[in-house]
Amino acid sequence: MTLPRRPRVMGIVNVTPDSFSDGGRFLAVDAAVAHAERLIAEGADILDIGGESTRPGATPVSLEEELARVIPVIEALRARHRVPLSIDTLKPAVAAAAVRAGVGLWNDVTALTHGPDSLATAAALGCEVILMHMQGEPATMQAGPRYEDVVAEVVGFLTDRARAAIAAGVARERIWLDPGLGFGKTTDHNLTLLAHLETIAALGFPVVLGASRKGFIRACDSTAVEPWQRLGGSLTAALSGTRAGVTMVRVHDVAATVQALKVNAAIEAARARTPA
Ligand code: HH2
Repeated sequence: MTLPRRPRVMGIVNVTPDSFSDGGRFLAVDAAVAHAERLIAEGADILDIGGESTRPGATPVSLEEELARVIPVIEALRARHRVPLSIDTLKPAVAAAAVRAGVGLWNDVTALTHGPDSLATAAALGCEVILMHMQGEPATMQAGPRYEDVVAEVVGFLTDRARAAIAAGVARERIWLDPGLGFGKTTDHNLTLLAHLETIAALGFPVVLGASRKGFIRACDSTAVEPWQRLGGSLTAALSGTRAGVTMVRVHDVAATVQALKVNAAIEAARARTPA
């Protein structure tokens, strides 16, 4: 059977040592490479490597520390695998070093607003970029986020950032947009965005969705206390996004997501073959 098209699956690889000692870092690099190889075996289309958490209350990481975490992981993966890589960073210097080490996509949760040279760096690197919506800063973004119309405001922000990136020299076809679920958003805001993703897809750029294991799933199902208990909700959001035109999902559970998207694509193909 020829396999129908499905969104790409981006597997999440966090390089975050428990300890800031060198020993902790070496262990974290090894663990991240092993985790990445597991995600490749599970069918990830691309891996998103991150060395600084953007969760509310997470400790910021210095440039040197972030580079020391992510670059060895990128180099190890580049040496052994052909899978495309993405760097999850808001620092242009980290993005530049990652691209030099073989990464093709800069995933920036600040939509190239963090550094004065973010836009120019993205243009000069010539890589693909994800422009994500966030209200506020990671440390405080969940303290009372407010919108008049969350869909219109996210669409307006992403439109402006795509224009700014293009004006700075980023090629239009290298831009991805992301509504930024959980970044300065209540559960209602997240659900409203999920319900209207086609409005973002209608902007004409490929859309990335990061719903995996996020807090809104626990708000819908109070038994999903721990992030790893949120697989059902993560898959539901990924499928809902797929129907709305999302082209890539950023996930922790690669094997289950790939399977869900394959079955969904096969059902859609059968629907197209057999009109009612
Ligand atoms: N979410 C997180 C980090 N990076 N990048 C994009 N493009 N979209 C997202 O939604 C996104 C992101 C934060 O997710 P969290 O579950 O807090 O941590 P992680 O996924 O890194 O384990």
